[in-house]
Amino acid sequence: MTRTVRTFILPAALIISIGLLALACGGGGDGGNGGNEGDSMSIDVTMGDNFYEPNEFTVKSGQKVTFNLKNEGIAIHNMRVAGADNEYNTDDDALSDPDQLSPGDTGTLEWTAPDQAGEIDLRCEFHPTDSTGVIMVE
Ligand SMILES: [Cu+2]
Repeated sequence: MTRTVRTFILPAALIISIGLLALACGGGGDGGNGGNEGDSMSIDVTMGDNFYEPNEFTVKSGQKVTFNLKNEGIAIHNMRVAGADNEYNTDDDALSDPDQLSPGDTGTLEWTAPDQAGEIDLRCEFHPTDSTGVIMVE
């Protein structure tokens, strides 16, 4: 009697623990594009001659944002976000890394939205009147 119970329980326990392992491994991998985990998000932006696509963004106040930049144009581009004061070339600006993207280059710009709602401008320093965009902070 005890022997038959044992032979039944052991395989059952094995199956359950394998199931738990599969569950534990399942959740990984944040799938890149437009990911939004907790209070951080990433946004893919294509740089062209001379524009950003897209060039309007909506983020939550206090949100960490990573712009993933790709220069698909034939000119050099970069990105500068004006920051909470919405003035360029001040201490709260955020600049792309690297600060010059040659054709085909990729880069990032990491920025944290201010706590107040509002609109914040961004632009390319090489094409400041053409390559522009705006971030709506909600
Ligand atoms: Cu540019």
